[in-house]
Amino acid sequence: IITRRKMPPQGAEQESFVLYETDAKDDQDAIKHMTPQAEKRVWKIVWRNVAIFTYLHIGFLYGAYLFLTNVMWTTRLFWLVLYVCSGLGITAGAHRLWAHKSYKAKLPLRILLTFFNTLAFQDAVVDWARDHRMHHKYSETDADPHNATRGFFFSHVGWLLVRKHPQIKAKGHTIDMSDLRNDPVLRFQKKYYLYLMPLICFIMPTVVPTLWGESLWNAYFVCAVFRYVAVLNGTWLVNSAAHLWGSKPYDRHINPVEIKAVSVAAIGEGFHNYHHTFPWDYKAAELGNYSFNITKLFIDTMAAIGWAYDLKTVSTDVVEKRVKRTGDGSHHVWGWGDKN
Ligand code: ST9
Ligand code: ZN
Ligand code: ZN
Repeated sequence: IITRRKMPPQGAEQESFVLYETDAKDDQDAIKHMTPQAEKRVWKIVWRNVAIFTYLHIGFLYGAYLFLTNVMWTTRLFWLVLYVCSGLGITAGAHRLWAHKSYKAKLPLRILLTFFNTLAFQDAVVDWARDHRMHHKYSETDADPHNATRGFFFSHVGWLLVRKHPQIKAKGHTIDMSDLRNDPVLRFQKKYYLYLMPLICFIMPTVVPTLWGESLWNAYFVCAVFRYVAVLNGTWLVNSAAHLWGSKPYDRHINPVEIKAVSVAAIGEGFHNYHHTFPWDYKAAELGNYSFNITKLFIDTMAAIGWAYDLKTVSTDVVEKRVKRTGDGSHHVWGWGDKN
């Protein structure tokens, strides 16, 4: 059944695809395909992943305990550096540079971001970006790898514990990945991923702290496991919480929301209603206040030294028109509700 409507019904029990149309004329997302609720599905659980993620999350709790009680200050500082660098490998690298092409980067920055990205171990950039382009193109349908209409757990981590929905593989061919497949740095990362990832994500963070006298045991659980799983959950919150709980100043017809707490954990990626409305903006936020958007600070710094260029953004005029047409009224300037 195909129906045409302006608003997806909230929480409606319906198994059909709903074709819904916004009033937008000046953005590329005028027509979106939505399933208000995913169809029932038999899960093909991948027990190997269940075991690995269970182990990692137990290690995360133990590492957090060691972080609070037992490690040297230098190790805590190193943890923070690793968190931000691996975060940037996802936000400034896989997400804003490669998946969305919201700016361009010279070779040294592409190498640096590939290193940071491998530190984050979220699979090779080409695979990450393919899933993410699906997430935007087929948002909230079964062809979206972390379809948030399946609930918090599925969009947070459940999608990594089961085989992908056949729709993802069926519609995957509509995504052009040639730009990234032709990048020699990304080809190198993909080709040697099985060697590079353990070396950079686990071995390096375990060995480096011994230089200032930390034990291998503490370094492994704090700088490798605790840090890795913390960044994973910071990332996953963008798929779960930032599709569920918050305001929609730019487009009330979509599920992604603005949620500042997620922006802190995800170093600037919690302005998700804005991001899904204007995915080509390198700020991934309207204002890009540095305290909530370290990623913008990083890209601006790289632009200042000439390593990043052609930064794409959206004019205030276009944002204002869009807010007035499709926003939920919560915008800090153009909202008709709370104008504080
Ligand atoms: C991880 C990723 O955690 C997290 C990503 C989050 C994204 C967040 C985005 C939010 C915005 C950005 C915010 C950043 C914030 C950062 C904050 C930082 C502080 N198109 O996958 P397979 C086909 S990873 C087209 O094995 P299965 C294709 O032919 C964690 N085709 O499917 C493929 O073969 P190939 C570490 C596609 O068997 C074949 O299917 N990694 C597509 O169903 C098989 O693909 C892990 O734990 C597509 N999109 O298995 C690994 N997808 O690749 C977890 C697939 O050769 N993953 N095909 O072309 C797995 O084990 C498996 O993928 C699976 C599914 C079990 C989940
Ligand atoms: Zn999203
Ligand atoms: Zn995106």
